[in-house]
Amino acid sequence: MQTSKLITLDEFTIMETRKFPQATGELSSLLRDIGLAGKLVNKQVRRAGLVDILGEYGATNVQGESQMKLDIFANEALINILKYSTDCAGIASEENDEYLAFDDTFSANSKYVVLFDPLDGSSNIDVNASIGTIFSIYRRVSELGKPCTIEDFTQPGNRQMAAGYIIYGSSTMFVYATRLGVNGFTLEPSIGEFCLSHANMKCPETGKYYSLNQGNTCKYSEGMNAYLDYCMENKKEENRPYGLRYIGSMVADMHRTLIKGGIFIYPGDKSNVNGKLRLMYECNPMAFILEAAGGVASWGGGNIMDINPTELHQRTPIFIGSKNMVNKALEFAK
Ligand code: AHM
Ligand code: MG
Repeated sequence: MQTSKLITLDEFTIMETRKFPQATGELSSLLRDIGLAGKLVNKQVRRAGLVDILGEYGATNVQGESQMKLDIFANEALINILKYSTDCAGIASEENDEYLAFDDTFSANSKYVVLFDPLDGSSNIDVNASIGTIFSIYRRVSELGKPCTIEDFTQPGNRQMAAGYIIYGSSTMFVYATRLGVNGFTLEPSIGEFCLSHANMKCPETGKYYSLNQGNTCKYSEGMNAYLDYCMENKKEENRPYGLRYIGSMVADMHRTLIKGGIFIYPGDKSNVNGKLRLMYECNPMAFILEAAGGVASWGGGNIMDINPTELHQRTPIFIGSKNMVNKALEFAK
């Protein structure tokens, strides 16, 4: 390992904070806490294949310990770490019906709230495909010194201060965005640190892949079906037909889209007009990251991040990825 160029997540966030003289360092300490939760989840995810030896998830193993389901483990890891963090006033999780306001004095005086999907794509655990944690950080709008309120958790995505994901894939990576840009850190297991590996990530303006659940074609609108025909059309000079890539794990599909370019779509359809994915836990954070990298994210009629949320768990259609490809898809989908 070459140590001369090693920049850890902690060092990097502190360096970024120094660019703002008024910054207090609370955001960087929050990112460190989320990174710590990610390391705990990573440790459990890497043991997932051993369930037959260690005991089924949800059951009790031979030592009498109960094996927690990974998504519940991830949820509890994040909640516990953020609860005892000095910089988080409360959380909302895809796994919990209600938001949670931490009621100690430190938390009541904290200016940030965190929303997360603790383990997205968890149906992929059994088949050893990539899964991920998605998070989003907002500055609270409620009064400091008091417990945070629902208004803090239902702000539009354009008020996010930072957002990111941790992907548990062939390696584990922490990718996060602020308005300064997007940076990726790979976990070096021997030292247990996320190290800067992908500085200043940019989503290419166009790509070669489209990514959606094409099995739902019969439920899609005419416009969507016309767009699919466009993707499959033979136009060599325009790189078409595009390749279809769909893992069914949003973090993994978005990570590829961010690095290689392309488009990811989860549209509304005849049975679910708002699609499947959650605005606050999946779509807003991914939109913030992709936009900070030069990409685009729309619900079909405007920017995802301009939606005024009415409830914590609301869903939205999403078209996200390379600028040129998303704009083209929107011409059809309208
Ligand atoms: P989850 O939050 O229950 O894991 O569901 C979200 C996942 C996304 O990761 C993925 O993009 C999508 O569901 C796949 O859905 P589908 O199987 O309908 O294509
Ligand atoms: Mg999810």
